[in-house]
Amino acid sequence: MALLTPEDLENINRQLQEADSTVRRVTGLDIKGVCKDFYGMTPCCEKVGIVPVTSGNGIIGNFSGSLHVITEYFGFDSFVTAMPDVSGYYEAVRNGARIILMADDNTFLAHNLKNGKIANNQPCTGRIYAEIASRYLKADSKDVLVVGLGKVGFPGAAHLVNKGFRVYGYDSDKALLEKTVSDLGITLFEPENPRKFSIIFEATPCADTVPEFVISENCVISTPGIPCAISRELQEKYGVELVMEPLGIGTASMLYSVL
Ligand code: NAD
Ligand code: 2YH
Repeated sequence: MALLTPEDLENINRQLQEADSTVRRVTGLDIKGVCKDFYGMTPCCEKVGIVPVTSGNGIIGNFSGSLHVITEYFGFDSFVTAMPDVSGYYEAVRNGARIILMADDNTFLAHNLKNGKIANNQPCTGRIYAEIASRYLKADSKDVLVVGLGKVGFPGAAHLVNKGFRVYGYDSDKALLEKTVSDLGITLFEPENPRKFSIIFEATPCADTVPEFVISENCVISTPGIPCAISRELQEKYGVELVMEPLGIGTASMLYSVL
């Protein structure tokens, strides 16, 4: 399980603003607009309590602070509890939180205490990055390459299938790839038969996972994966629209999904 680092989260506000401009160029809507359209909901006055969690590898510097910045960026009233863990949860509820955000090393959840809805970061992140990719205004076809079919990539790929896209899947784990191809009814992408795509969705914990031979001029690569799926050099060479941000887009998706 890849953990975020404080360095990933530096200048989260700037990272979010940059991602928002890219999402606007790619889809014609900002992140809020995509979430509102996708989930059919708008935040009203939900107060969000962010609870730091010390278990496992412990508190990640900048994590709760970044969630505070992110929730406010998307128009939610939020606060970080002074206490962590169970005491923090108690504090959040006592201070009027209606949505709780908290993460340990394995699970990052949003729980709406009013309506009982609960969301997990990985599928919410997969779906929103896939949704952004699917809305690419300059796409030349409904063919999408998905690289990485794990906890984030699988739900993203499933979402694209449900939206009627022709999904080509690739994962370095051959057994998982074959099972996913069969479960989702997608096409196995074989690097031996290279072709180019104008829409690519990537969700792996590795760098440089999108090879040059699949990148078409001005394609979109929508990728929650950390580190980045392509080099700066390839991004510039092909004028790639890169949608990539370490925490905010996925968190927005979680929050909208529990409204
Ligand atoms: P996971 O381990 O469940 O899945 C990753 C998949 O990528 C695996 O199936 C693995 O076999 C595959 N893979 C690894 N190297 C590959 C390569 N070179 N080519 C093709 N496939 C490869 O992980 P996950 O939970 O799905 O997370 C994926 C990434 O997304 C991680 O980097 C995680 O930190 C990141 N993430 C980001 C956000 C965000 O908001 N930006 C949110 C959640 C997760
Ligand atoms: O980064 C993580 C894990 N990768 C789970 C998220 C799933 N994408 N967890 C964050 C841990 C935060 C820590 N416990 C804190 O500061 O509260």
